[in-house]
Amino acid sequence: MALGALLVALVLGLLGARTSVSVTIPPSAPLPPTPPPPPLNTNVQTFFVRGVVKELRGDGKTVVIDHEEIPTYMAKMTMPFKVKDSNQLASLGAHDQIHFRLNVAEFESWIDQVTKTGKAVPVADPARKNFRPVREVDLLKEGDALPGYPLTNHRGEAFNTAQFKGQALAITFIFTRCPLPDFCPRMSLRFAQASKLIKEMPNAPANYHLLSVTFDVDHDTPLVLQNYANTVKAQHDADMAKWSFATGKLIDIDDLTERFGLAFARDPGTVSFNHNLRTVVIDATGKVQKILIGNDWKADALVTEIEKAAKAKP
Ligand SMILES: [Cu+2]
Repeated sequence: MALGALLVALVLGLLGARTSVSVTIPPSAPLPPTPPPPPLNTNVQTFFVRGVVKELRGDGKTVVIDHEEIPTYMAKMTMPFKVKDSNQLASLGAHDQIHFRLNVAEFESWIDQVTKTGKAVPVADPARKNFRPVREVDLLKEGDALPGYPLTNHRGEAFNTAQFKGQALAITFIFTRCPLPDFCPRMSLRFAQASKLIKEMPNAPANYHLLSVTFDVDHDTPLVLQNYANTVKAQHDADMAKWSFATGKLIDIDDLTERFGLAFARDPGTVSFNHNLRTVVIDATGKVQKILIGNDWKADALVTEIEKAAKAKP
């Protein structure tokens, strides 16, 4: 019986196999449709850009490029770009002329299609045209006390950073016209996420404040900052009760940013800044507790620092 069933199955199997083999498409039949291309993420903007390699960073995924103007998007500037595939940078060196594609999604940007086109003749840096007076300042390390800085918030109120003693104070640095989603907009996104996380937390600290300080002091007036704050609130459903945006005198902003190793510079006649990123957490005693560098940190890491900073006792 078992053998019979096996035989039947075999015959059926062979028949089945033969049946499927004998099916042919008549010549007149329409060609089967080609599979559709993978769906494009329509939220990704792309730009084709030319530039010169300035530096390859040790992470193998970051290249600093002096790039030409990207019409309607970004001024000519020198800035770091990320690749998703480190092979894109494998054969590159400083002074290489390249063209590449810049991809800008909602929360990140990266480059690909990097092609070497030649070698730039290195020229000595022309004398910096934009001279601005700065104070000689010492870098602040974790554990150092933060000096007090007079600033003005987005409601037009003057305040001093020293007023936040007794609270955890998280400070980040932005300019409102920053076009790249993984630079200033990401700092605002992380602050919005952190404020939400704290709100949902049991036993959340009440004594904390978030402070986004602009370095584009000519453009980012309290009114501009107020509008920016409204946009951030609408975009991220952020809780603004404990979040201020602030501007100040350039010499004070220079002092504050320089102490944390944040640098910003603008080519004359352009809107955008070349800049790096720093976010710092000052504890309730007024001491620098944590300096977060770059844009890879997550909101929960910031919240952990804020929780700890809020509990600091002299
Ligand atoms: Cu920026």
